[in-house]
Amino acid sequence: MSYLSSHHTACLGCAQIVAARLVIDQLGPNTIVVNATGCLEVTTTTYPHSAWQVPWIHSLFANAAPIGSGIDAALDYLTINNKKKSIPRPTVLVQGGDGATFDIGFGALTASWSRGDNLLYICYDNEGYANTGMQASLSTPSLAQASMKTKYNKYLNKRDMIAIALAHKVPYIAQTNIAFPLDLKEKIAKAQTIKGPRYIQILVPCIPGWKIKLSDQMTIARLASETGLYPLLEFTEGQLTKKMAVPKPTPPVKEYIRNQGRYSHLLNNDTDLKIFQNMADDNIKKYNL
Ligand SMILES: Cc1ncc(C[n+]2csc(CCOP(=O)(O)OP(=O)(O)O)c2C)c(N)n1
Ligand code: SF4
Repeated sequence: MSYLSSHHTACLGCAQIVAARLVIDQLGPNTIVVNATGCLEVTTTTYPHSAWQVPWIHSLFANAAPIGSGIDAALDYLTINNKKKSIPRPTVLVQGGDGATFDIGFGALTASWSRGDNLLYICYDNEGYANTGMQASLSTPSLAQASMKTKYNKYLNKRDMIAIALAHKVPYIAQTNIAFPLDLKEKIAKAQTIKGPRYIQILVPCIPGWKIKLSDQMTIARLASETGLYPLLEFTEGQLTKKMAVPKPTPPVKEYIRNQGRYSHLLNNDTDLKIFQNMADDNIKKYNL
């Protein structure tokens, strides 16, 4: 049995649902979930039903982290007053898409980091606002097609949330990918043992948003990390404690974008393709992958 049941309305094979199931099943039943609005929230809680088998609360786009902070404060109160002495303290899991994380809830999330709130925050990164038709977010890679993207923000760089979390001295920070489920589960398990803010970002392709075939989804996700574009990383107390080396020879970025409709305009544009390849090469150099 999973703590996120199959009673949801997400697209067939949605990677975000698979990732969310791995997360909650790793954390177990003693978890309280706060969910920012987005595909995960909308498709798992169509009124009057819920696919969640654990305590779960909806939040607005902007305030998932503060709701988690409030729950954490309430747990402190119960512990201090010995009201729940016999029950192990639940994990407070706050989760949202990249729109909720990189953009709309960004200020509230980083404030919770500055306060040192005891929250595990998961960002399901599908690189756009999937639930409303894939508008560009600050996670949308430079050069990917997304609705409402114009020539003026064509070269807007993906916001580096890992660097921002590091700057806030978040004790546990990790980047993982649905194509590497064991890595994902290990990182969740480790995060559960650490107190204070924890941030994990998971790459989850979106089938309609990325204009990909379901059957290509996992290959594409795997190539995101194997090309160096989306490295698997872990930082504990500011130190790089785990990384995945890229295969040698390293697959070129062209291989990654080949079957993604959102990049179809790049296949015959060597100048833009080179810019994209440089981003992957820079990561390989930066993290010595
Ligand atoms: C303040 C606010 N603006 C816009 C919306 C409409 N809205 C609901 S879900 C969503 C997209 C969510 O994107 P993201 O956080 O990336 O999650 P995803 O759907 O991609 O999983 C939007 C724009 C809203 N609910 N609240
Ligand atoms: S639109 Fe994308 S993120 Fe949303 S349910 Fe479908 S595959 Fe999942």
